[in-house]
Amino acid sequence: MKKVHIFALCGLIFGIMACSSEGEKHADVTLSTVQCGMCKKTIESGMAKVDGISKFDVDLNTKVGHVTYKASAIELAAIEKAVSALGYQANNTEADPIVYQNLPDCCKIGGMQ
Ligand SMILES: [Cu+2]
Repeated sequence: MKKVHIFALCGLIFGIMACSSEGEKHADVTLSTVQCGMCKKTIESGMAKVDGISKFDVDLNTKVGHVTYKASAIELAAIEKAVSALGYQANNTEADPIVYQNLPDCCKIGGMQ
């Protein structure tokens, strides 16, 4: 009950934008190398283990990751690094080549050795 009350109060006084800037932030991460549902699963389950990230949804059609994270706990650059460590490119951060090598064949694209 108290939590609901604080949220309502925050919304009334500061507005939703001010609230979210203090807590959770949303960003879109371009995932240009995702191929299939397995990629989606790999990234979503991998990112779920990263501190500060509360949600990471991969949209396979647009190849965009919708991430919700705590700005006080993690930066976007660190999120990109975490995606890279799973073997996928995130924005301009290239995939870790060794991890990429070990991805299932269906998750690989041409152009990377
Ligand atoms: Cu895949």
